[in-house]
Amino acid sequence: MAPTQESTAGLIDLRSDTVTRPTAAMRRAMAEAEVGDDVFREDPTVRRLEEAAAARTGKEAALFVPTGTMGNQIAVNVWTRPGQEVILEERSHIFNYEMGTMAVFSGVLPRPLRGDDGVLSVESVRKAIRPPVYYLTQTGLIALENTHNMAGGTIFPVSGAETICALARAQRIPVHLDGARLFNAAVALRRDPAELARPFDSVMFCLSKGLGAPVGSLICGPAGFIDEALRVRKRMGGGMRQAGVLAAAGLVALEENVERLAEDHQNALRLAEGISGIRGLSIQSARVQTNIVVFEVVGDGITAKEVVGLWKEEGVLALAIDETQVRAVTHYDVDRAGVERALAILAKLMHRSAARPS
Ligand code: TLP
Repeated sequence: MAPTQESTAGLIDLRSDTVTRPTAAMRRAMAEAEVGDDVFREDPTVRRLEEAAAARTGKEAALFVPTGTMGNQIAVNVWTRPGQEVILEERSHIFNYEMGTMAVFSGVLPRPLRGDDGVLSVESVRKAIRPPVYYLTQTGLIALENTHNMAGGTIFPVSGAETICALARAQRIPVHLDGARLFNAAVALRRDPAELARPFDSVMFCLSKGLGAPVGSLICGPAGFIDEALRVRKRMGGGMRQAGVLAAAGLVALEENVERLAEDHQNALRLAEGISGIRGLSIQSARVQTNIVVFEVVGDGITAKEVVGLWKEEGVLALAIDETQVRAVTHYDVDRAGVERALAILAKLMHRSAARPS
């Protein structure tokens, strides 16, 4: 039977790059995957994916996990002890969108700092690291995000990441990278993802976002960390059996879908440039570096939610992330013509709303 197209068919879906559907090559690879029981570590396709992920990030080992959230939370759990603090950015995914799991599962406290475009300064991290005084809460982990989702897909500069990691290492504090979109950063910078991952003790990246796989993320790091991560994954209920059917799609994602992320970045830039010319909306398009466009609704009497609602009526989906901000994410299921159509509709509806008597 032919795969069914979901109810979003025909819509321009800019809510997230997670909405990408597996390609024909992925579906074929999934059907043909050689599998085994991965809890016994007997799934050859999963092992192949883990080896490929370790190689691509330049780490000793890797572990396949069902979601980015689980990958991040496993890292938090392995690196910290209850009662410690995790330094992270105020708008980071680990802090805002993982439902306080670090507190629930690992008993640690977030120590959120405000970054510039999501990028933490070396100085702010240096100041936030607790001195080793026995009665003070201790810093157990630092977690950075690259690209930074809610700051608008911004790239964490390589030199800043290296300095923060060196500072942390000198005090024996591990640094984890939430690299859900690490490959977007690497493609945009034309750098090897391993180079971006190098200073970090552990890295999580997702296959299920712009890379287009239906499910899955990888955590990568030293062999000892991954051994422990394997136990924590099982404890979290993430021990999967014939997961090779999923890993097979992930292998195709890594082999075929990395370089094309550049197209998504060009489309995002086009979207941002178009938005910057629409009255009532505001964006610094020069800040759009990858596939995420966060723009501000500045027009009187209309909220981000209303803009998203009106856009939706005309077949374009996006997310209101607060009262004034809208997020639109480009990916391979939306081509340049789709971006142009989304822009034309947005311009029309903003024009209409400006003309509306208040
Ligand atoms: N991000 C999703 C939503 O949860 C917001 C999206 O649509 O962008 N780290 C980062 C930086 C992420 O953006 C996400 C997902 C995750 C981790 C978690 O990945 P999953 O959804 O696989 O748990």
